[in-house]
Amino acid sequence: YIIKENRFSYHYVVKLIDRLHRNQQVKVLVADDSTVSRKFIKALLEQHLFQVLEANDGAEALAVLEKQKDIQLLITDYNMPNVDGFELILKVRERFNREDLAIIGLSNDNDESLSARFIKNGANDFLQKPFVHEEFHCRVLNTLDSLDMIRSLWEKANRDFLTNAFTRRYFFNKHQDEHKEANPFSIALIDIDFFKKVNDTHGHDVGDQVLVEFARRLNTAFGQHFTVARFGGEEFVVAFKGLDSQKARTIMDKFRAQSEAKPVQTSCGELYVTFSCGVATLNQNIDHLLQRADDLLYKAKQAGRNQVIS
Ligand code: GH3
Ligand code: MG
Ligand code: MG
Ligand code: MG
Repeated sequence: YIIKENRFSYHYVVKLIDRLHRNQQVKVLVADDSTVSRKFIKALLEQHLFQVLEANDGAEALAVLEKQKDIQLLITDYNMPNVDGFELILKVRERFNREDLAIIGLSNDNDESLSARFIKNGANDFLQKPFVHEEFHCRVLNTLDSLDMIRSLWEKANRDFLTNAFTRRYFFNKHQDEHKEANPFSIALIDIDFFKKVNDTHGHDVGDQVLVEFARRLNTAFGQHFTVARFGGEEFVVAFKGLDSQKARTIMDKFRAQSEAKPVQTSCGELYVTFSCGVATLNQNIDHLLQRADDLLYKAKQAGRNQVIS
């Protein structure tokens, strides 16, 4: 393909190879009732190494999306029996937003308002059939590029760069309202003991290694069921949705004991670190709840550190 189109610059070819590599991981679903049209689009996509799935109509497309959660792009025709393109998009958008799944609408209908209607209904882009192949490829790549960009922005805002734990921003967005409905709802505020000493004795790099490992341990222990976020320097929070403070305290104390017993491997050898923790449970609002956990954390520090207080 590249050789055939040998009018490209070196730079373009490098970028293209990079994209082809990426495309191999991308699943695209093509919904079209015309077999000829579907097979044609499939061939165009496969030329660019995409993994292509097919659906005969909107209903079949919905069934495929239900089964395969990792589809990144849906290309859908407008006129189809059973569930048409519009109905399909409306249903799809109930479950996936534009950042999770991109949609490109297609039609050979001559209705001029179709493009705007598709996009208003939730499509990311629209193409009139028949189309020029090169335009089709450009639209597909642009759509996927903006999906990548949005995802990387999301990661930057919601994941801590050093530890990959969720950020404070994510924590507040997620739990600002949620805790009102979840009863009980507890949070644990965690602060590593004498962390400044780690930095002062072994250097900032080793301090970073401790933070990364500590976050990894928290995530392994709680990440699957609860939110683990880094709140600041050496301060972390776990949101125990559905647990009262007694239960949250018990599992946090178990984690504390395990963590204390297991040294962190660093480039300066093994380091033993402890933490103190305050556990507070449901209250009027998340700020108040955090304030209570913070007071309890302070008490834990005052009482000699390396303990969980609720
Ligand atoms: P305490 O037991 O009272 O909590 O004592 P502490 O030394 O842990 O508390 P303090 O709040 O005085 O120190 C926290 C230190 O964490 C100070 C700061 O330099 C360090 N820190 C904050 N963010 C980072 C980071 O990203 N990497 C590293 N290596 N250190 C950090
Ligand atoms: Mg059709
Ligand atoms: Mg601190
Ligand atoms: Mg500390």
